[in-house]
Amino acid sequence: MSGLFLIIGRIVSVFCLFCLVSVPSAGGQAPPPPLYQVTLPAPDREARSALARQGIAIDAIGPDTITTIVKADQAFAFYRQGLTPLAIVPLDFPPADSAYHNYAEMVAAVGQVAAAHPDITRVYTVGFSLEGRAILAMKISDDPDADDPTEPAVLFFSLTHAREHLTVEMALEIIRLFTAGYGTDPALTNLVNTRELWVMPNVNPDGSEYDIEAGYYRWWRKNRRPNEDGSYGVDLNRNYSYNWGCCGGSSGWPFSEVYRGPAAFSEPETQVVRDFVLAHPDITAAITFHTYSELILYPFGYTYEDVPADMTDEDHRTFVALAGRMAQTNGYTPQQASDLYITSGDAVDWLYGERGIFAFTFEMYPRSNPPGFYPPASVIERETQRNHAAVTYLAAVADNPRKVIGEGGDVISPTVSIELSAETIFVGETITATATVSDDIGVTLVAWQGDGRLFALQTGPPFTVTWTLEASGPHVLQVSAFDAGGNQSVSALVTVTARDRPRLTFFPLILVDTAVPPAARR
Ligand code: BZS
Ligand code: ZN
Repeated sequence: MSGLFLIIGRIVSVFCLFCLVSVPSAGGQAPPPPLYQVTLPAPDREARSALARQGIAIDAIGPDTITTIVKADQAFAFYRQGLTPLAIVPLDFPPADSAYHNYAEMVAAVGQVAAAHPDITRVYTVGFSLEGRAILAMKISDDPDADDPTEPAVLFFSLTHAREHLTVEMALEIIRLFTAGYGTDPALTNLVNTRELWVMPNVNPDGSEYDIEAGYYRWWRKNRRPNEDGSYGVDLNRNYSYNWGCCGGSSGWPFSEVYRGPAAFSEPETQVVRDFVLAHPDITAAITFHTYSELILYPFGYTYEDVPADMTDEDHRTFVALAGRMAQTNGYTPQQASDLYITSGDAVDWLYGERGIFAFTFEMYPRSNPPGFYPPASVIERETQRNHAAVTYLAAVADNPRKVIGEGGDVISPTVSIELSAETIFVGETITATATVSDDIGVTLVAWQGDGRLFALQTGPPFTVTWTLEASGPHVLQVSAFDAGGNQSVSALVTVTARDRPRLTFFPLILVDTAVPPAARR
């Protein structure tokens, strides 16, 4: 990181809200072609001047070369101009950060998961960015084509702000968690069976591509709207309609990093999120992932008041309880959004204020700058897995988030015990085990573990398994039961002993000729 960025990073060590670079790019409907860095020979200033006269924009000068950043068609047109590029390299994350997914890689990764798990996933294009990139939503649920009114929906969406690349990795990790856990992890399987999980990995693809396409980070935040004054970008987290433009929580100056746009929902990217949420009234809980600061923020951002007239006391206590519980799992700091600073028109204010959704902003790793928005790729796994428990917890309470303050909902765990056909058998024999389960509302999954290994998942009765014991000695069997409230209970361990079969001892027959008297045999 350059010294300049370090200094700026320190000045704005919480959130970098300054516009650092504003480079024009074309608007329009089709996605812009990828950019290429082309290296041309240019041993001296005369050679460089000659290239400049030919209309080539010199972006960097090497000892005897220059580099220029151009679109794909131009990269290969140099040959027609009589020039021979030494290298033509597509621009992307810097090589050290190549594990991060750019837009095309994210689309491919989502497609791969969908192809590998067609039984529980669907991918939809839910709209387009200003420059025409598809905004994707993956649904994960046991019957993915059905919009099951009995299954609460949970929304996770990422990359509202262009430079917050770790959040795309977070979305991909959520997708990986639930798809890999289906059929292998009982609690995750039960959530996939009883919830509709929606993941939007990138709601500002123009911004994120712009941030990386130069081959260095531009520290871009907004989308890529060409504004009237020649500047670019609207802050998508100030463009939602709830109290849009109020209370000093955004800027009306287009050049600002927190420019709210000319009208509420003026941007296609916020319209996509809005229309998606309106089309899915069963969404009860949501997380929008941002970086950085390690915070869990709950509404409202537009006022310092904890419980203004547009929030019930019950809902405030629910937000505090949920944020606190999730923070216990990931070590983030839970607080009201306005404790950071007043904002207006942010997504979470709209999600709760307009739709009553228990919505949170997660400001992910790190706590401060550096590494700020650009942590090394080596932290991706650790920092996305850090949120597994928070994500699964929110999904588990999504049937009625208010239950966390004791206000109704499915909070009673099932009861479960095991009956065995026999407690002692011979090696190689099979026992039959039956789980006796009950729940106030209904058991949705029974999971059997033999000697610590999951061997059966059942979503309905009979909750009976057979188990063949192949080795002598004690074996342990345990069963867990789940309900649609995400509650779980585990039976006592029962022991089945397998004994070696008794060995049959053979006494060899000695054939003796008794016809001849012993004396005559000699
Ligand atoms: C960010 C910071 C984020 C914002 C903080 C915030 C979120 C405030 C939600 C209020 C509500 O850019 O990640 O300024 O948008
Ligand atoms: Zn952000």
